Amino acid sequence: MAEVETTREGAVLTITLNRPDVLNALNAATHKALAGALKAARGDDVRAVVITGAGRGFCVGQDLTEFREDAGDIGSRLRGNYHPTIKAIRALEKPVIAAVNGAAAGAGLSLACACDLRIASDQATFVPAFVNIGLVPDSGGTFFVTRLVGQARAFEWLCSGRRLTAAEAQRWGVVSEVVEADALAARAAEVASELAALPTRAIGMTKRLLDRAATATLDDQLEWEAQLQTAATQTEDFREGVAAFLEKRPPDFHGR
Ligand code: T3D
Repeated sequence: MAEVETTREGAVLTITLNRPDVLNALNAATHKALAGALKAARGDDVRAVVITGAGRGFCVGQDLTEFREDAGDIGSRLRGNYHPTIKAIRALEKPVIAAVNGAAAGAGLSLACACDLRIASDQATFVPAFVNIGLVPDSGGTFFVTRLVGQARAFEWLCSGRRLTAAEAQRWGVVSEVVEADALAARAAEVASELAALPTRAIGMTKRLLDRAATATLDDQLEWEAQLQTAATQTEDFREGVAAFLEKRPPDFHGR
């Protein structure tokens, strides 16, 4: 059985982590397959991506059975396996949705938080498991969680290892929507297909601007906005958007 499965529905690519017996813990083979799936997501014909998990877990981070003997060189494994995945998600110039179907723990929580938005099943839990085994958050956990919930809550959450329910995660702003477990896949597909029908180049550039916004000066951000707006006006979708507005009809964007 493949550790990662991909399916295409129109312009939406769904990537499913597929080690359900261990709540989709990440081992070397899963990292490799996930890297391949994220590479496939770069294609222009893919205009939105959903990442989810098979079975009752989303992803519980590192497969701890690989730590049984000796943790080995964790720094190298993070740089070689985890960092490329997180960076690949942020580099995708299209929306990436985490459909969090169950436990998101450790680096699995970081993975969910690296996505552009999170839709959760009411069965999902959000567990910064690192502290429970004497580790620090990695794979961008400190970066993304601080931006999502602020410094004080990030400290409280990451240092306690507290398991948030889906409802709590929504109250904290970690997830945008909670749906019944049976409805998650359909709702994620619906949101993804709505996003895929939007002007993808403008969405991708907005993503880049938002990633810079947290650390940029106002002058730098204004300049970036001006540069990317110039690029946006050169897209077919911009011309279509203006034409549709003037002709009082819905736009038909093609992501070009
Ligand atoms: O090496 C490097 O590169 C370093 C990188 C580190 C990054 C990290 O992610 S460190 C953090 C690793 N993750 C964890 O510590 C999470 C461990 N899991 C849990 O705390 C719990 O499983 C959950 C709270 C997430 C869920 O609890 P629950 O009760 O719903 O499920 P469970 O019974 O604990 O787990 C179900 C099965 O999955 C179970 O196997 P079994 O008993 O049915 O045969 C369990 O052992 C397995 N499992 C869960 N998490 C992992 C795992 N197996 C391997 N690795 C796991 N991380």
